[in-house]
Amino acid sequence: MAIIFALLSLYISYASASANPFTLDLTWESGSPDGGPARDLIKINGQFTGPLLEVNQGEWVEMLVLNNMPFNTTVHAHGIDQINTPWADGVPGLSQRHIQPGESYTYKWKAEQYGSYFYHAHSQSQIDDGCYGPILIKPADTVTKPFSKISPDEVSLLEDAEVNVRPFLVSDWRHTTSQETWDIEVASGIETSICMDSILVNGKGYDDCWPRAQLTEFTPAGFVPVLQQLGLELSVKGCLPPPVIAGSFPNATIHLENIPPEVFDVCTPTTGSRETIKAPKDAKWLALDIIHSASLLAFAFSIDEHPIWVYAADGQYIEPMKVDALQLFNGDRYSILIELNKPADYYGIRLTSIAAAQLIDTIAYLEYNDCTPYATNYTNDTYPILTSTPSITRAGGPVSEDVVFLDTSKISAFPNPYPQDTPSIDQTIIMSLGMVNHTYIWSLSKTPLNNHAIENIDPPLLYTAPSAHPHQTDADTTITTQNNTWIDLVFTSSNTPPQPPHPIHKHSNKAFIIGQGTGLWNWTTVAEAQAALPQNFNTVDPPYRDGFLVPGADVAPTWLVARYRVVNPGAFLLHCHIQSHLNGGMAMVVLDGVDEWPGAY
Ligand SMILES: *[C@@H]1O[C@H](CO)[C@@H](O)[C@H](O)[C@H]1NC(C)=O
Ligand SMILES: *[C@@H]1O[C@H](CO)[C@@H](O)[C@H](O)[C@H]1NC(C)=O
Ligand SMILES: *[C@@H]1O[C@H](CO)[C@@H](O)[C@H](O)[C@H]1NC(C)=O
Ligand SMILES: *[C@@H]1O[C@H](CO)[C@@H](O)[C@H](O)[C@H]1NC(C)=O
Ligand SMILES: *[C@@H]1O[C@H](CO)[C@@H](O)[C@H](O)[C@H]1NC(C)=O
Ligand SMILES: *[C@@H]1O[C@H](CO)[C@@H](O)[C@H](O)[C@H]1NC(C)=O
Ligand SMILES: *[C@@H]1O[C@H](CO)[C@@H](O)[C@H](O)[C@H]1NC(C)=O
Ligand SMILES: [Cu+2]
Repeated sequence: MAIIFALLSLYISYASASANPFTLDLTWESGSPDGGPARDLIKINGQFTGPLLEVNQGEWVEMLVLNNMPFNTTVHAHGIDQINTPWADGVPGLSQRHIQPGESYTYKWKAEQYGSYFYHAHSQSQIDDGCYGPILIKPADTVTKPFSKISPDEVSLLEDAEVNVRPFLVSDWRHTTSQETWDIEVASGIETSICMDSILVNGKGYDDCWPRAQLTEFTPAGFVPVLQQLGLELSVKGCLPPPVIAGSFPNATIHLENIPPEVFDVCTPTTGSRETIKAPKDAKWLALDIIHSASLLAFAFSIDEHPIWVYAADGQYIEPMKVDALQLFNGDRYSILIELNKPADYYGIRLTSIAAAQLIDTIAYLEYNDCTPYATNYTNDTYPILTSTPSITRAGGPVSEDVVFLDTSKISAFPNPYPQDTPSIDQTIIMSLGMVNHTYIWSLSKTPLNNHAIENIDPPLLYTAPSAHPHQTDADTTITTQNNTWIDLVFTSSNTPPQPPHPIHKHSNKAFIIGQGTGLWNWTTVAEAQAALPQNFNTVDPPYRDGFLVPGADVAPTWLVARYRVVNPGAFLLHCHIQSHLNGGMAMVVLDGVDEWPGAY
C-alpha cells in the first residue's frame, strides 16, 4: 500500500509539471549538455533545461519546489512583480529561508502581467549549474497588441504566430560546477569565471575551439598592446589570459598557479547537440521568446537573411522595431517575429559573445517546415552545412553598414504606461558601480553586499520589523523607501579601471529607463541633469523594463537612470545579473514601503 502510494505521488508530481499548479523537482545529476566532460548539474523534473511553465494572465500560479539536491536552494520567478506576494520572490535571507535538502517550498503568485519571463535558482551561483526554465504568460483578451504596426493586413496571422510562440533560452556553460568556479577564484585571487566552455540554446550546444587565425583576427584591439607587452595571446578558449586579468589590481594577492589548466588552456571540440527551430508547415510568421538566462556572457543575436521584428521587451509589448540583430544581456527577454518568406532551407541563428573577455560563438538553426528533401548537406548526418549569409561576424559586429542593431534606448513601451503628469521625485539614489580590491569582488555602491552572509539572515528581512533590519542604516548596501513614492535610481560607472556593461535587475515592479549617457554624473537630482542634457532623457515614452543595462565605461564614465514608483512593500534585491558580479557583492537590498510593511509590525 505504501509503495503504491509512493508511486502514485511520484506519477502525479511528474504529470503535473506541465500544468498549473506546477511541481519542480530539483535533482543533482551528472550530465554533459555540450558533449564535453560530464559534471554534476541541476535537472528539473529529470530534464535540462527546466520545463516551460505556461499560464494565463490573471491566474494564480503555484510552483511547488522539491529540493532533492545535497545543498540549499531557492527559486526566483524573474521579472514577476509579486504584487502583494513578496514572500514568493525566492531570495534567501530576504523573502524566505533556504529550502534545505529534502525539504520543499510552495511559491504562490498572481500572473498580473503577460509575456515572457523565466525562473531560476537564486541561491549562491546555482544558475551556473543549469537551474533555469522559461515562463510564458498568455495575455488576456483585453490586452492591446501592437501587431497592426508590423503588418496591418496580417494581424490574425501575427496573432496566430504569437499563440504558438516558443522559448529560445540562451545560456552559457562551464565544465566546472559553480562551487568549483568560486573556489578557483578565491584560490587564485582573480575572476576566472570569465572563461566559458560553450553557449547553449534550449540546453543544447557543442564545444567549438576556434582556429588560432580567427582568435588573432578578432582579438579586441584594446587588448593587443597589453597582450604584446606580456608576450601572450588569447587562450585556446578565446579568453583573456589570467595575467592580463590580474593586471587590474597589481596589489592584490594573486596565485595564478592555483588555476587548473582546463579553466583557460584546454579546449576539446565536441559534436554536442544543436537546436533546430522548425517552423510550422505553411506558417507565414514565426514568434520566439528569446530569454537570456546565461550566467556571464552577453551575445549578439541574428538570423541569417531574416529581419527581426521585436514586439516585446522583458515581457512588455513595445512599439515594434525592425532590426537585423540584437545585443542580449543577462536577464533580458525579447519577443520577436520573423517573416518566413525565403526559400525552404536551413538558416543560421547566430549567437556570438560580445563580452570583451572571451571570443566564443554558437549556431542554432531555423528550418522551414517544407524543407524536405533537405536542400542542405549534413556532416555525419548531425547538422546541416549552412549556405545562408550571416549579418554578424564571429565577434558579434555587423558584417556591413546596412546591418541594423536594436537600439534599446529607443524602445517605447506599448501602450505607453509612463504617467502623463510628471511625477514628483521623493528620493534620488546615486550608486557608483565597480570592483573592490580584486577582480572578483564587486559593488553596486562602493561596498560589496556579502551575498554569502545575506543568504542566511535569519529571520529573513521580510519577517522582521524594518526598524530592526541589521542593514537599514547602511546607505551603500540598502535602499529604504516609503510606499507610493517615486524613486530615481542613478547608476554610475567609472572608467578607472574600465567597467564592463552591467545588466542591473530589479526585483518586484518594473522601472522606466528615462536617461543614460557618457561622462561624469555631476548632479544631485535627475531634474538638474535633464536640464543640462535634455537630449539624454526621455520622460515621454521611455522603455519600461525589469533590467537596465548600465553602459560599459571604457574611455569615459557612464550613467543610467531608472525611475520607479513604490507600489509593493517588501524586501527585494537590486543586483547585477552577471552571476559572478552578484556573487562578488554587486547588489543592494531594497526595503520598499517600510511604512506599509507586510505583517504585524
Ligand atoms: C542552509 O539553510 C539553512 C536554513 O536557512 C541554514 O541554517 C544553513 O546554514 C544553510 N547552509 C548553508 C551551507 O548555507
Ligand atoms: C599599490 O600599492 C602601492 C604601495 O602601497 C601604492 O602606492 C599604489 O597606489 C597601489 N596601487 C593600486 C592600484 O592600488
Ligand atoms: C553535398 O556535398 C557534396 C560533397 O561536398 C556535393 O557533391 C553535393 O553537391 C552536395 N549536395 C547539395 C545538395 O548541396
Ligand atoms: C565525421 O566525424 C568524424 C569525427 O568527428 C570526422 O573525423 C569526419 O571528418 C566527419 N565526416 C565528415 C564527412 O564530415
Ligand atoms: C579594500 O582595501 C582597502 C585598503 O586595503 C581596505 O581598507 C578595504 O577594507 C578593502 N575593501 C574590501 C571590501 O575588502
Ligand atoms: C560639477 O558641476 C559644478 C557646478 O556646475 C562645477 O563647478 C564643477 O566643475 C563640476 N565638476 C566636474 C568634475 O565636472
Ligand atoms: C502601496 O501603494 C500602492 C500605490 O498607491 C497601493 O496600490 C498599495 O495598496 C499600497 N500598499 C499598501 C500595503 O498599502
Ligand atoms: Cu555586473
